[in-house]
Amino acid sequence: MKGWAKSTLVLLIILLLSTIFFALIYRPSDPEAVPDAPLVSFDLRLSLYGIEPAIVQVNQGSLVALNITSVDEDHHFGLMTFGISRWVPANETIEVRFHANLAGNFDYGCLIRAPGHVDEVGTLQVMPRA
Ligand SMILES: [Cu+2]
Repeated sequence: MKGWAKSTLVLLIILLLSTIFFALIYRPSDPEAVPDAPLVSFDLRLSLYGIEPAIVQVNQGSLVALNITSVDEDHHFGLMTFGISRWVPANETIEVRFHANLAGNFDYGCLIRAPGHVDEVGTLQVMPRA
């Protein structure tokens, strides 16, 4: 077997094994999937000056409710690891809920890539189960 064919085969095997691995460890973040999880709630404030608070900390396994308010103009809140992508109209509050099933640090913020919106970033810290 030629060198490039062997490399391609190894790469495909790694890709296949990675796909199987992530398919096995993935758990849905759908809040309906864990109705008895403890609920924690936070108020987030989105503006062209940033997002507050910039850090939200929860325990792994929690059901998280974020009440997100835009205090100036339309924003688009994203927490992509947990499948959240929602418009937040100017001067309105929306609620998103998800199951914090993964531990680690995950970015959240505004997905609009235009002047004024790019600094609206925060971190969700999901503390691992003991
Ligand atoms: Cu924004």
